[in-house]
Amino acid sequence: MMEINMKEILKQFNIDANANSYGDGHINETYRLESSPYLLQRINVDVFKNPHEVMENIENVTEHLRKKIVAAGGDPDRETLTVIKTADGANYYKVDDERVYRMYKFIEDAVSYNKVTSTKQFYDAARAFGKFQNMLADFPAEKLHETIVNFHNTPERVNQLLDAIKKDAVGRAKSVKAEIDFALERAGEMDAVLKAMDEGTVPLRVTHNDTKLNNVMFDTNTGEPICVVDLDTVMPGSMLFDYGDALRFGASTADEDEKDLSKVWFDLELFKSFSMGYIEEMKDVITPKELELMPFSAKLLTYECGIRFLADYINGDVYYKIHYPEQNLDRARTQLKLVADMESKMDEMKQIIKELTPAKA
Ligand code: ADP
Ligand code: GN1
Ligand code: MG
Repeated sequence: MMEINMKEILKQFNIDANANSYGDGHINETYRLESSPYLLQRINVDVFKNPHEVMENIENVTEHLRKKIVAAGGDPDRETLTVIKTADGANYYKVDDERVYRMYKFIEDAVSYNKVTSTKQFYDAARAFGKFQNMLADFPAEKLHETIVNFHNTPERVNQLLDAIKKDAVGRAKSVKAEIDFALERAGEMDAVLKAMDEGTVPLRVTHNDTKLNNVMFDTNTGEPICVVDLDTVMPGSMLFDYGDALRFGASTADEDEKDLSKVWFDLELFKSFSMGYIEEMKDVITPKELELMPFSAKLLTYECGIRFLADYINGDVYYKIHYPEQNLDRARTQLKLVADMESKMDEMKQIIKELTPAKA
């Protein structure tokens, strides 16, 4: 593979700057440019097999959002991503099949968090994700490519775990028997949301699908959420995916890769704040079945994420970026611990949602 330096990539976008590694994403490589208001990303083509389609989605979605933001009197350069084109007018630059880059406007004076700093902040994040989804409610879903097939198909994720165990590519399966057993014991109940979607009681919506707290940028001056980022997985899905995934990350009392599981709990105050913000934002469209499945969806998305980390550990760390050898296992364990904790708190979670249910639903 021919070496290519960063300056040559930047030149394609008519930019001359130094690039420094940036952000805590598990998938793409992100670079902030020095003295230059842009953010460069190398798209992970092992994960996103068709970067052309990813970028087509992002252009269409951000164009749609831009119009809504302008109509509401907002600042579209700050409140959504802005794709910077190459000198040739393309929305990404391909060095070769492995190295594909895109450029965004850098959102200044903003920050994202890996842990919530207050219940109010998590409530605000919920409003931001809910608003994001509402702004896409009239986006023509047929225009969207499915950038990762079966992304939130949990039974399919169970199959992928079973495949990983069967192959046992690096001989790790026997060392994680307890985690595998825990996961497989619960596999049977993990089709509840898909079933409701098939029945039509949970509608298909355009969703973000990767609603980690660090995919929301907060204004450093006001503390308010300003922009939802990481739009690679915007696809038709259920709002329960966005709601549940945000909780699995944000309502944990510890980091996603915390080694000391006695620090990892599902925080009901945070669950309540997020649920309140999300329901407030979605109250005009939310269905009774969606409300009913909300507590379960927090567990579902946490379980799904846990078995994805576990499968990746068994596969030899081929999907997620890791910073030390056992990180995927640590990540899997926190998620499974959260699942167990949610099971013991499920009645309280249901009660909280009941209390937050809008009068008409
Ligand atoms: P990944 O897919 O690897 O998670 P993201 O697109 O989420 O990559 O980017 C990684 C981090 O970079 C985000 O969590 C956010 O903090 C920051 N970031 C992303 N886009 C922008 C932007 N346009 N301006 C400023 N910061 C950004
Ligand atoms: C990845 O890209 P990032 O870090 O925001 C992953 C999510 C997982 C998450 C776990 C495309 O999100 O699905 O829930 O890690 N994104 C993709 O932290 O697989
Ligand atoms: Mg991200």
